[in-house]
Amino acid sequence: MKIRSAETLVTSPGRNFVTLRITTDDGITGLGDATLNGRELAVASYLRDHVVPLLIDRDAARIEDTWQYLYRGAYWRRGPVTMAAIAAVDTALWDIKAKAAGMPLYQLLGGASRTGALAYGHASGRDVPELLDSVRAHLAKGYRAIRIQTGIPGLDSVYGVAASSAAGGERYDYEPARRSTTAVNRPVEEVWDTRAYLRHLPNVFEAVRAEFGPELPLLHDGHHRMTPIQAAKLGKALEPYDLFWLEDATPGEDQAALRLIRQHTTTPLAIGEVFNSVYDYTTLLGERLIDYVRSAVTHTGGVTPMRKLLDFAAVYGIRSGLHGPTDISPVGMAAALHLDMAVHNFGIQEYMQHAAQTLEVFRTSYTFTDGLLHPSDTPGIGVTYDDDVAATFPYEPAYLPVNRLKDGTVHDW
Ligand code: GCO
Ligand code: MG
Repeated sequence: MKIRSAETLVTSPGRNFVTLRITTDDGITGLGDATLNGRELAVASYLRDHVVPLLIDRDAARIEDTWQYLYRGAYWRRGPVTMAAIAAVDTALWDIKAKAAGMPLYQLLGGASRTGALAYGHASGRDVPELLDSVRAHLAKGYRAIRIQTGIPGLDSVYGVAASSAAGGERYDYEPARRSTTAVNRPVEEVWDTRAYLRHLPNVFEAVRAEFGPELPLLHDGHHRMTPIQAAKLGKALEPYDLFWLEDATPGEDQAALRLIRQHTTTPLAIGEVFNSVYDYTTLLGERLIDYVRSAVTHTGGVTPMRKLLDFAAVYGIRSGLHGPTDISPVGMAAALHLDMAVHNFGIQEYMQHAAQTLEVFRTSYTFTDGLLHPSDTPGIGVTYDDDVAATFPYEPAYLPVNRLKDGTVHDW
């Protein structure tokens, strides 16, 4: 089974996606997600110009060998562009292998360890009443775990908070609205104040617990904005509200920062959506500084290394919480779901839900029932790509926002 062709597909049904489609000489196709939000065309070029020519005539069955060839063989290792490109190849080859076997991918990964993957959705509101409405809307949609983000008094807009009405806002969330309408396309700039945030957030959790009780798993994302001591303080302040996790408290590069946070709080910690290699986790896992691994299949080199990373985490009793925002395509989402089904140390899966336009291009078979996601038993990863619909949504330049402090200093996020 040789690789006959590999196509790099770029489309923008609601937001930009990069997809690799590999076709074998016996006509089996496999899909892989290579979307890197705000830097999409860099990955498309990496694939088209440097990877696709190497794939033609390779044995499609040799997934591990192809992964090592692309990773070790390039000399230049790691980095989000490289790893998103390798992820797309790896995922597409797993899709092909599972289709050739006539099985859903999770069967090849060892079979189901559970009936479905507990998913969390994104509730948000510009203020607390709007947030409570959004939580209600998520519960009505069947979510059994919910991330909460709110506006902060004194700040105009906050990343992660839907700009539109909270009840309907969860589907589109914040990112598509970030498309710049100015003549020169530049990222939107937001103003941030960590002290105002730290003062406000415990009150938000107080209000949500008062309304919805102690049972509902609640999550929160700090978007890498705190110093270690600020994060330690927040973790302590949130302990009475029994969070499922506090995510990305401090900037991702600094693994040692988590030591300080850990010494001060029992609030569970999650990190890793901007990581792209197991080497980003060695201190975090080896010293048990986190509770959940947040990586994405799409940004960590694919199914092959993600499985290894989760097995490494399992040695330390650390569980998965794979990244699943709408800037990961349905292909990347489905690949995550197969891993979620198979690994023993599953924790939770992020599930924001793609816009209807996105799902017209990417036809999914995964289901969401009673708060649990299931990848379906369709052979492969269970997603198809509609070229005709994709062609009606050409690429549109778009950036993530940039974050500044009140005095204009560029800040982490
Ligand atoms: C999350 C994330 C996302 C990212 C986005 C960047 O927890 O889902 O923080 O919202 O910011 O995926 O591309
Ligand atoms: Mg996050």
